[in-house]
Amino acid sequence: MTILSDSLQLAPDDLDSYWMPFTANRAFKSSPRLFTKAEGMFYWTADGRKVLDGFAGLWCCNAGHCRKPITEAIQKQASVMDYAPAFQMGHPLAFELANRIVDLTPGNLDHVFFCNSGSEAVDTALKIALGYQRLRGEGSRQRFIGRERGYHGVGFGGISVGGIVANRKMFGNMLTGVDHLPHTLNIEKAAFTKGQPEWGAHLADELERLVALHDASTIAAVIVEPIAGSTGVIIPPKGYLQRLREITKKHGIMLIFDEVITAFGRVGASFASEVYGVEPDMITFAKGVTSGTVPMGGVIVSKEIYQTYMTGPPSAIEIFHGYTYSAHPLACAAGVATLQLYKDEDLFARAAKMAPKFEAALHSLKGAKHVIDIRNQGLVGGVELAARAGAPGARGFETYLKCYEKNVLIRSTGDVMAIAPALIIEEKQIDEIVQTLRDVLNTVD
Ligand code: PXG
Repeated sequence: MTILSDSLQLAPDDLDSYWMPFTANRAFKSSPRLFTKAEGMFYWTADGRKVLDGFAGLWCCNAGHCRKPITEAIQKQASVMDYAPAFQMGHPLAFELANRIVDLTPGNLDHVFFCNSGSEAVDTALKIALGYQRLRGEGSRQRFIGRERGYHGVGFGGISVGGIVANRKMFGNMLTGVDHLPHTLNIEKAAFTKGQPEWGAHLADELERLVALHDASTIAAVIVEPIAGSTGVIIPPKGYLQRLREITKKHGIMLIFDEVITAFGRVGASFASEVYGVEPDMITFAKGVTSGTVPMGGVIVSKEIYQTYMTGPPSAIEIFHGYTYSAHPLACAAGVATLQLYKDEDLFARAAKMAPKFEAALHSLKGAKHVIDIRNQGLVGGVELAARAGAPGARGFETYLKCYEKNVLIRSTGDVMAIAPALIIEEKQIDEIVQTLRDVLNTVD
């Protein structure tokens, strides 16, 4: 058995034990792709190639890789206090990070519950919603409404409200009482829209239809991603999120924005809620809060929700929920340093400033081979390819592999090429990503 950290080399047998997530294990292990070093906008492969990271890892390393202020904060914290019990005890960095997050949130969203991933954040938000409805005397509200093509992680709550069949079909009945809104992607009506499509706000009215079907008194919460990321970058039509807000408010239904991808600068602001001018009752976050360095997620809740929980006897635990590693000291140290770095380098404004350049570069692919749509907002881009007859996703995956061979990392989700670089990306690096994609498309059947 090779010791990886000593040699950075793996023999074929060494690849066997690790069951990789969301990966074609056998194909991967017959031809592995391994990163061993990262810095700024780049990864290095085990065989020494330097790869431009056009995807911020997996939508998460928003400050760029191995940034000194963050890595030093983590190192320092690891040597000062490794862990503090999360229940009935605390440590100062947890409070500091919550305060810093709340400083960035819109309006009344001013309390933070910590967990360790986006999936946990989503399941936490769904549980908070059920508990809140019950505490305010609306315990019959037990349904959730998600959306087709939604991705909310892989917990049972998340796959129940999510709308990706492959993530659902193997896993039984999941949560009961869940219904779904239609997704808002319509290439016929809105292909090659820059930013938000004009068409599609009326799809929010489908929520009225679901309310008429189930009755508002049975619905606890609606959860949507402001921008659907994982299923191919679906930008909300103009007015759509506003209308969801109006309808949920009218019927006493909580609105949860899953901002695991869109928070912390990805769309040129702290949150997509800010960009779209819509305030939900809860925001879930993860990824960018620590710039991907240490796992962390959380839920930001409104004053009203928090206060509703804070009404029993003061000595009683208010919510029977939490994780051993909620507000883990290393994650909090990473989070505080990350938010400070975003601020010091004004990275959210930088992303907003770079967004028009990113948009123009992406849309220059209109007319490139196989391209049937291009969608973008902030530093999120999706380039949709025509699917190969009888083999959906094959062209996208081949394009992804060929870009990687040409030293550019992007991501394929089905036949959509997703691009989401760190907020520190330079103009010439945007051009390099787009040019590589264009060249590769010319070589893909
Ligand atoms: N909600 C949203 C909106 C997400 O995008 C999760 C929840 C789950 O987060 P965790 O930390 O449990 O993975 C996500 C995660 C992709 C891709 O290629 C997207 C995610 C993760 C990995 C890959 O689009 N999103």
